[in-house]
Amino acid sequence: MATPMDHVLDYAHGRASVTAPRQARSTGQRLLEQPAIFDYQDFWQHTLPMLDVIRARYGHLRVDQLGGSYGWSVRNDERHGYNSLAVKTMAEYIDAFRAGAADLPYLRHISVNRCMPALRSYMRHPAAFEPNWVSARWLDRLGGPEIFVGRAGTKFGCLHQDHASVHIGFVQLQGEKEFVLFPPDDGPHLYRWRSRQFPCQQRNSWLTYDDLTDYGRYPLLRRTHPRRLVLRAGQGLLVPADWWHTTLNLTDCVSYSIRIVNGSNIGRVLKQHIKGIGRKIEMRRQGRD
Ligand SMILES: O=C(O)CCC(=O)C(=O)O
Repeated sequence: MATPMDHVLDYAHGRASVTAPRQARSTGQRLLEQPAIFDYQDFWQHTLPMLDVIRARYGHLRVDQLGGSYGWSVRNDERHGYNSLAVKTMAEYIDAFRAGAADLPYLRHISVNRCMPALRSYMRHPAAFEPNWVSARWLDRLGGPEIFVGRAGTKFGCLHQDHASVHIGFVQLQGEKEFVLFPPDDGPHLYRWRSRQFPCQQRNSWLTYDDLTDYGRYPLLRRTHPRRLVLRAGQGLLVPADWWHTTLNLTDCVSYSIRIVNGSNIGRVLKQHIKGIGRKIEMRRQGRD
């Protein structure tokens, strides 16, 4: 069972402060109101590190063709980065990552189900990620287990909420990753825009990690309640549905994430999908689809 974060660094509005430890909460349901960080070292069940297994089994895959749940792992604007480093395959990426290649782009959203399904049998989810009604391969569109590999200093990109009110489970396998999180109610102050992807919600923000303290350019940020936490190797993190988030890899990082649907959020997930039909029709009517 996850235990709530024992400290949260609020760097809101330039005034860093550490909030008091939260009292342990008794039910899983209540745990899902706040991000929860916990120790977890049993995720990877192979004797070799995950990157070694990926290199041996999937080293031939081209990094520019790796699919992810939300788009391509290698975004078009990063292609030049790989080309200049002569990185074409997963094996070349891993070698460059381990050699500490400068400017190696963050390899995000590698879909376990679509690209590296054999890894699944070595992954053991923590109890905090259960029950999960969307972890089956055929529900990949919702659950989408993924791997992320990034050099120190690489950043995820735009602040966002994951689709349709799913919870998110993260496991850190190597390194230290900083998360910046905003509670769901901060949404109206986060410079959102509506996605054309079904269910067409306002779950993306224009803001990237570097914008989050730029109050001159983004004055509405003064009304928000950001939290910062660092996830370390051997820890898991449960981010409840609808929390806004983005990341920075503080050191070289390897991590895993999966989206979670169960009795605590199924109502919200279905509601978002039903509402999405209306939003899609409206966007089509306005010629924005
Ligand atoms: O692992 C990361 O860097 C961020 C991943 C993320 O934000 C997501 O999968 O929604």
